[in-house]
Amino acid sequence: MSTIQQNTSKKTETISGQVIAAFGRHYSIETEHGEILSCVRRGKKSGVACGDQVEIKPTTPGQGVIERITLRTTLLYRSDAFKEKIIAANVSQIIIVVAAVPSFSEELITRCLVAAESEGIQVLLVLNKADLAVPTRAALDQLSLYKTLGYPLLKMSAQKDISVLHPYLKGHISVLAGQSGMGKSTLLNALVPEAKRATAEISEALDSGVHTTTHSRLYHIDSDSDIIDSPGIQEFGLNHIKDENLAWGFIEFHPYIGQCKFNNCRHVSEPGCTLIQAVQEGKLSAKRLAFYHKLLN
Ligand SMILES: Nc1nc2c(ncn2[C@@H]2O[C@H](COP(=O)(O)OP(=O)(O)OP(=O)(O)O)[C@@H](O)[C@H]2O)c(=O)[nH]1
Ligand SMILES: [Mg+2]
Ligand SMILES: [Zn+2]
Repeated sequence: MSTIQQNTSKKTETISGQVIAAFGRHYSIETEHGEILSCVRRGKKSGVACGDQVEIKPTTPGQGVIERITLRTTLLYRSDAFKEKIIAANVSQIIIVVAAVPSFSEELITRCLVAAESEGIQVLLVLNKADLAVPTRAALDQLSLYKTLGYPLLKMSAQKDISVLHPYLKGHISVLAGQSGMGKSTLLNALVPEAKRATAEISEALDSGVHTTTHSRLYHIDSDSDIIDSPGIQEFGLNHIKDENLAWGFIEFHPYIGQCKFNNCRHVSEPGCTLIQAVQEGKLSAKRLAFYHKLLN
């Protein structure tokens, strides 16, 4: 290498890393050398997410500046009319965690599914707290609809045994998502004991007005499998998904899209709508079409 080249490379010396936690405008980055640096983003830009691959420039010991995002294959986020809330980047699988107690919202599951489908993220449904035998049976019945749609559904107890989960994690960056109190952090601790994530009863969490988990954090399971614990969500806004794309968020609707009489069919009450017809013929779930209608606009 010539002297000139050496000088140039020294001047622009950056290292690559992965965002393992995002706290407002501060980020924990794990560098390619395995160090953890506390970083901010260059300039006033924000929008870096847990899971992003980034290029950073070290500043003082233990600290650095994020120069740019180098890889973002997927972005899981929610949005309302005013703002966007990023859940995680680069995830290839979303693990939607539900439990019979406290009760779960099927609409929230639906919204998670739509967000996942729109980003091409694989879905795994987990019914946790299976040790609570009786309510779990009812919850399983309720969730069987999603299994018939092709989403794998696992029943487990994060407190007792999560071995059924292991084969589903290999090679993925997974994110645990769902309502507060479903046991996401308990599951994470079972997978990565050294994580020691705080967990709490839902009542305590709600009394204090905050969810137990307040920020997303990425952990390594093995050399090619990572998992992100994320804060509980009560609302999953999908403002960023346009009405005309919404039907693609419903996996079983795909064969019908583009087959209706009208090109711009919204599948609400139009004549010649193949989705409405399929529901009438019992080929599609009326409940799913009703959720679709609820999510329109
Ligand atoms: N019986 C039973 N309780 C569980 C199980 N998993 C978690 N819990 C309990 O459920 C409560 C909530 O667990 P967390 O892991 O904090 O829930 P979370 O989904 O991370 O909640 P947020 O961080 O607020 O989103 C805690 O009291 C756990 O001990 C389980 O498999 N069985
Ligand atoms: Mg938690
Ligand atoms: Zn239609």
